Formats: sequence, structure tokens, C-alpha cells
Amino acid sequence: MATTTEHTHPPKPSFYKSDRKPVWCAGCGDYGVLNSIFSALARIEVDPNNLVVTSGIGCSSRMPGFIKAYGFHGAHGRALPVAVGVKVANPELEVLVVGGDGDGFSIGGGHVAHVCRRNVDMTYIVMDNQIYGLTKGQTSPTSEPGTVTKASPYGTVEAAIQPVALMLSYGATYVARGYSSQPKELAELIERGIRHKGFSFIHVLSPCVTFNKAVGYDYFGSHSAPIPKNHKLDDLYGAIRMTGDPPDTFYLGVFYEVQRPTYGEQVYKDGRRPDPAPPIDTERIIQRYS
Ligand SMILES: Cc1ncc(C[n+]2csc(CCOP(=O)(O)OP(=O)(O)O)c2C)c(N)n1
Ligand code: SF4
Ligand SMILES: [Mg+2]
Repeated sequence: MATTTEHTHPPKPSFYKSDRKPVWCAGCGDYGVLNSIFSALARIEVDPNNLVVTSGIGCSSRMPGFIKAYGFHGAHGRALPVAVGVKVANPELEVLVVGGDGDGFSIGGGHVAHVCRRNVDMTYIVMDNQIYGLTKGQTSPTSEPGTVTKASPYGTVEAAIQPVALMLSYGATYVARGYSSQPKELAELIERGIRHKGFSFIHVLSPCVTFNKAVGYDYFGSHSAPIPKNHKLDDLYGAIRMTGDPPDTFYLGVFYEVQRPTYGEQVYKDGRRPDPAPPIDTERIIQRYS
């Protein structure tokens, strides 16, 4: 549970550390992501009492336990619906959603389209290591074809999805990609995502050094490049094209940013929740159908 404690102005990133130490493997990319989140929160001076971090299940989904905030470590794949519930119940809260490629795009894949198209004002950070880390290395929807694991010894034959392309086509209003090894740049992307009014998606390349050694720091380092400076932030189709052209390149930076009315702005006309509906007369309904 979040607590109010004394801090400097602006707070130091370490102010946002909880009293629990991360338990990730030495070298896991998720450490860099956590530090970037701390930096972004410090720059915005988010009040921990006003911050909720939700997640599903996975190594990356352990994150809420390490942040000084209210946290909800929920069922596998259900980080987004929980977050929407929190935001709708109390629009004044800052809501962060964190998790992995499996949690977000396998079991939770059905939720992302609807959160994007509703433009709920919150920030979703996916740590993509192209593997299920927590369950010891099965392929995920972002694993490249041919990925060999103990559970797919002949190499997976399924095509990989492109999270950034999906979120762009689903209607997310802020879409960016960072790399856990570039914490300064990643913190800037997260800060901008939190400040953005609407649904923000940040795809993070975050190596699993234990169960996906082939897609580690060397691989991401040699397959990533900054987004070209002449890219326009409202160019949706240009942004989608950049997710596959040139092939095998992960562009880093902001792909897309536009303003569209948020879910809350449209539903809560005066910025406040409507009064609860009158209680339903269930007895009358039962009598009608019995
Ligand atoms: C309903 C349900 N199905 C399956 C699992 C097993 N399970 C736990 S984590 C996980 C995948 C995690 O992968 P990812 O989201 O990529 O996180 P990572 O560990 O790689 O950070 C799976 C399949 C579960 N906990 N609950
Ligand atoms: S198993 Fe992989 S994803 Fe999980 S903590 Fe270790 S390095 Fe990180
Ligand atoms: Mg994963």
C-alpha cells in the first residue's frame, strides 16, 4: 500500500522503490525498465498515494510489488480490465499497467483492442522478451519462427505478431518503443506516455537472459535503430510501415501521438462520475420470467 513519506522536490527516482527487492535473474532486462519507471515518476512528481500499478502473471508482472504505489497483481492476462475498472471507478488516479508479451498478447490478447479503441487514459508498458520467462521458456506470440525451446525442440512454426503494429491499428493514441538497455531514452518515453491524455502503449525490448539467450543484448542492440527524424507523429500508416520495414529492425522512439477524446472525457461530461443508477428490482425481473 502506498504511504506518504518525506521526499525532496523533485523526488529522487529511488523514492518510488517499495520495501521489496526485485527477484529477477541477474541481467534481466526488467531491472532497466523498473529504473526507467522510477525516473519517469520522479520527473512528473507522481504522488504514490495517487498511483495504481496493475499486472497479470509473469516475471515482468511482478513489477507492482517493487513500486511504491497501490498495486494489483491479478490473474494472468487480466491486467488491462482491472486497470480499466480502477480508472473508471476513480478517474483521478494515475494508472500504470505492466506485464509481458505472453500476458498481454497471448492470454490477454482479447483485451487490448478494446482498451485502445476506448482511449482509456492510462499507460501500458509491455516488457517483450519474446518468451514466457516465468514458466521457464515456452514460445510467446512475439517469438520468431524457428525459436527453439524445450517445449518446441524443432523450432516454432508460428508467425510472430507485431505488438506496435497491432496497437496502432487498434487505435492507441500514443505508441512508442524503448529498450531496457537505454534507460534514459526509455524514461523519456514513459514520462511522455504518462503525461499523454489517452491510452499510451510502450513496447519495451527487455531480454530474458535465462530462457531466451538468442534474443539477448547483442541481438536487440544490432537489430534496433532510432526512428527517422522526418517521421511525422500523426502519420499512422507511416508508423505501421515502420514496424516491418526494413525487416528485422526494431525502431526505437515515438511512432505515433495524437489527441482524441478519452473514455472518461466522453462518459464523465463534467469530469465527475455520474450518480450510481438506482438499485435494480431483481424480484420484479424474476417474477416476470418465472
Ligand atoms: C490461467 C493461467 N494460464 C497459464 C499460466 C501460466 N503462466 C504463468 S506466467 C505465463 C507466461 C508469462 O509470459 P510473459 O507474460 O511473457 O512474462 P515474462 O515471464 O516473460 O516476463 C504463463 C503461461 C497462469 N499462471 N495462469
Ligand atoms: S527468467 Fe528471464 S524474464 Fe524471468 S527474471 Fe529471469 S531473465 Fe528475467
Ligand atoms: Mg515474456
